[in-house]
Amino acid sequence: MENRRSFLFKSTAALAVGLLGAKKWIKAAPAEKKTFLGGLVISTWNHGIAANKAAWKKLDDGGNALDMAEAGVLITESDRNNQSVGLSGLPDREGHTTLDACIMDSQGRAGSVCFLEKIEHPVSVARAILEKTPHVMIVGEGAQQLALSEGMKLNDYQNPNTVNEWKKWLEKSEYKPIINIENHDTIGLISMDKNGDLAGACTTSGLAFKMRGRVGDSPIIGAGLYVDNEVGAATCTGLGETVLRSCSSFLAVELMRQGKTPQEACEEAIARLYHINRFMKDEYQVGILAVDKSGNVGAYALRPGFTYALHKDGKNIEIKSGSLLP
Ligand code: SD4
Repeated sequence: MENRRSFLFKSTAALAVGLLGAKKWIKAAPAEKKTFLGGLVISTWNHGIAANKAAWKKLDDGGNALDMAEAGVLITESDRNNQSVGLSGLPDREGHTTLDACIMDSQGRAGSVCFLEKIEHPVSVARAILEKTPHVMIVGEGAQQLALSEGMKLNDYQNPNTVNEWKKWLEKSEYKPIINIENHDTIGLISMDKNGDLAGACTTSGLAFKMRGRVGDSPIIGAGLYVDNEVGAATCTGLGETVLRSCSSFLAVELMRQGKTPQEACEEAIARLYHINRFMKDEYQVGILAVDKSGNVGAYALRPGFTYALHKDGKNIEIKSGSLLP
């Protein structure tokens, strides 16, 4: 009769054989591609310019890709004019601003925080989860407790303009979780350091006037962000429900693994998202960015209007993305 010891031995042996076998089909980036060593930051929307700048400063100060990603989006999280990121973001239906963020590093480690309240920097909580806990995702009160134990302070700030907008919204309380396509501000940022290592971060206050407890794509690994240091990285912005249904960031990285350029990967990921969400009648917007190990970048959106910021080769500029729909 098989005892526990022999079972464990057999399972370990099977695992070892499995791993050896797995190596055969886990493709890294196409071999002919050289890793880019110049450093690079790319991020969503025009507020990405300021975020890229802060990420680049971190690089100049000796930081790695993970430090760059966090430093970049910290700026956006503290931007009191941004209505989709940080404590100044538009609240949920009950008037609370709730924050989601995630971060990934070049070792494949990930940290994610959802439904966080009254903490200025969700990305730093996500980084604490990545570095200091055995978990990937912590939500709500537990995430807030972790933030406090990390020395972060409770912060009651709410932007008076967003509070007024919420009060106006309450008059009709229209139950419609659709983003105005002109009103996207979530930041997804991908960084590459001078070793060619990749990291990324994504942070948001989510949809304006969402249901309490609603979480979008931004903190979900594979949806709002994915980093695979052997291949590349991708990040999304837009109507999170559509991205969640399509795992768009993971998909874009997998398409690059199969040999697509970042631009081709973005275009295919958006086309797939549009197809998967074809039951939706409403107008929504989604934008995606991708980077490969050679420092090539791609960007695409469902509709016109998506812009991104690219810091590369000594320039930090805002660029208009192409789109699937006219
Ligand atoms: C969300 N993807 O929570 C976010 C919203 C967003 O620009 O990207 N806004 O669905």
